[in-house]
Amino acid sequence: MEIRCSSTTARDWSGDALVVGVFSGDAGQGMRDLLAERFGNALAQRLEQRRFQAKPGESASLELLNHSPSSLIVVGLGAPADFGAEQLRSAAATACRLAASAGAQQLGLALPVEGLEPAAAAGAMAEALRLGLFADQRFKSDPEPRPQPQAVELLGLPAAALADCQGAVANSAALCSGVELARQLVAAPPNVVTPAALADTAAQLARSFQLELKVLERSDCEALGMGSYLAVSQGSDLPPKFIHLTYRPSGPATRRLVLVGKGLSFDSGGYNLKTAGSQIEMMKYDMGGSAAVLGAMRAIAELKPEGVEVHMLVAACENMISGGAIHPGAIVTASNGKTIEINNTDAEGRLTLADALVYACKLEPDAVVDLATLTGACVIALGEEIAGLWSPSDGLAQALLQASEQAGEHLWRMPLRASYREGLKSGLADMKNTGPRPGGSITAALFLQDFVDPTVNWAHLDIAGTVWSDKGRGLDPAGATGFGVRTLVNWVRSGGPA
Ligand code: 4TL
Ligand code: ZN
Ligand code: ZN
Repeated sequence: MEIRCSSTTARDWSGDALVVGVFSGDAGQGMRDLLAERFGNALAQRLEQRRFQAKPGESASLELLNHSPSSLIVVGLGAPADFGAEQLRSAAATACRLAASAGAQQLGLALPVEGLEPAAAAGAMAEALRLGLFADQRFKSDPEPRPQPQAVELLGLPAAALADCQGAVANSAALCSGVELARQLVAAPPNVVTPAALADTAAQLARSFQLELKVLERSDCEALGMGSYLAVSQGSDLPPKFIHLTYRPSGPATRRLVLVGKGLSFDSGGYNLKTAGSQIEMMKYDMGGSAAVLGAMRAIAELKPEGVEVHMLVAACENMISGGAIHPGAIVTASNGKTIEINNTDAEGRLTLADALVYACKLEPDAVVDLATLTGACVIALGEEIAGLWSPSDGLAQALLQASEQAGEHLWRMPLRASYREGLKSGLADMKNTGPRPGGSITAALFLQDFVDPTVNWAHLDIAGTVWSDKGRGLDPAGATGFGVRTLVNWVRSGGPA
């Protein structure tokens, strides 16, 4: 699918299928008049018959006999006051799905971009087109053919901004490849995406994009004293893989950023086994953090930002049950020397992240951001559309919030309330790995903070709710969302911490 930017408008464009966005109420009259002028008054009656009100998400497909375009797809945009980049993305995704299923080859997309930066709007539309059409048929023996438009023209862009817009479209292609990689990794079952498969994915990226890769085996991790991470892994028949992938710019780097992803290729809960209702069959998704950082690295490696060195760390393993699995109540020592009483083997993500964060801080970074499907409590607090953000640094928190809003992903800053650390006190060890149920996502973040050098800029994103969408939303089809990739890439390209 080729995407071109154009200043041609809906009045003049010809091709197979024209998509136009119409605002609800009086604000939509301009576009309705244009359509009547170009395609005749009968069109208005046909929209009337279908009770088309131009609400967001509403659409109508009309065949136009003896016309080029031969079909017209009208999508509702709602009120102009509520219209922004997010509504633009949704409208573009809806339109493209309709046009593709109608078999359109040449598609013209006329959506309003006033009030948005033209290049940002073009990038958002390009993303929506590609990600909205994404379908994963790798595990079907007989995949359905999925028609895709051959060429899409983004219409009505300001002539002076066309070069910028086309640049944004090119960037969005790299971004979408990263998001698609993350979606594929999360959607793939736990017998396919194993810790070794995550390491192989990193190796493929390293080969294709000249990145540096180091994979630490169990013995290497033992030598580094990663007793917390290895405790999680020890019940599995699959060996752990600690993955360290590095992007270095061609010129000098002035900043060093570290992206850490939770990489549990399956989380059974261990001896604190996930019981009925706890969605154990979903727990292949527990490597969503690692998928996000691998996806981000893929995009970064292709976009090649200057001046910034980016390290990706994933302490990949499986949380399983066996005679060798860690006991509830075991006490382990992490690589910073702290001892942890494992009062819940299902709070294993933080145990793997603890050693990864210690390793990250040894790289002397300007900032470390970790992403993890860490707690059920975060899903209860913020739901499926918003990830939790914890950081002691206001500058880093602001930079991430801004990057996420630009990406169309949503974060909400949560408190690192120090007094809640009481909940992690252990009578025997330095701390327990799990606090009381209330504020469970906060104590999880406080646990992680114990493994971060206090002089290092650090942020934690709990993405447990946002990695998977049962129904699909906006430009995300149902299933894996690829959440986090776009936020991370925007953040890295903006230069990292403020
Ligand atoms: C309650 C504890 C502290 C054990 C917890 O938060 N556990 C998380 C875990 O297993 N980390 O390794 C956890 C993470 C996600 C628990 C539940 C979910 C979860 C459960 C669901 F049913 C979902 F739909 C969901 F999105 C996440
Ligand atoms: Zn768990
Ligand atoms: Zn987990």
